[in-house]
Amino acid sequence: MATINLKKREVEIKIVYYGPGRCGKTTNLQYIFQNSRRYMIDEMVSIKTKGDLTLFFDFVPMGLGTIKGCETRVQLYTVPGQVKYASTRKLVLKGAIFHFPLVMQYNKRDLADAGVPLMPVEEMNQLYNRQLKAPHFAGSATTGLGVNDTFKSALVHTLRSIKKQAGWE
Ligand SMILES: Nc1nc2c(ncn2[C@@H]2O[C@H](COP(=O)(O)OP(=O)(O)O)[C@@H](O)[C@H]2O)c(=O)[nH]1
Ligand SMILES: [Mg+2]
Repeated sequence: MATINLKKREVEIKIVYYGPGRCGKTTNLQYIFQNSRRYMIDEMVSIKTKGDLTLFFDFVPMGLGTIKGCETRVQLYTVPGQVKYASTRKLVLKGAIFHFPLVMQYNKRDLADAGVPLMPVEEMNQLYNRQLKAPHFAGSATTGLGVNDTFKSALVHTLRSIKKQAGWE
């Protein structure tokens, strides 16, 4: 989702990684953080439980320079996947509920190389994305496969919706 403050000449973009526990949300953010350091305006924040699960969220702040004279910042979040953290998920997703662009990343595809039988991406797409028709990518947060493509797609679609919102196109 995006907020535009024309008075302060600021654009704030929030991208949330959403998915079940252990699917690789934190690892995606770590990869992006490590590989796009020049855009980072602060350290990555993670609040973890003993078992290394994300308790509240992970957070990465990025700066993208200016768009139409507006300083543009991107905040990357994850949500905790476990059922019992439903209220935290709602909080992180606040403001991102309506009309937000959606991108699918089918993660852990590298496990095929280790002999793990994986559901083909096309089958997953039929199951989870037939109606949504969101852009989708095969990914691996540990090797980096598809991580930047997924992130870029989310960013491009969000920027497009901001431009529409602001009448910039
Ligand atoms: N093989 C493989 N392991 C992954 C991948 N992404 C995450 N993992 C591992 O899966 C576990 C859970 O990942 P994590 O990022 O904490 O999941 P989260 O609960 O969604 O934040 C960790 O041990 C990661 O190293 C991936 O693409 N491939
Ligand atoms: Mg996590």
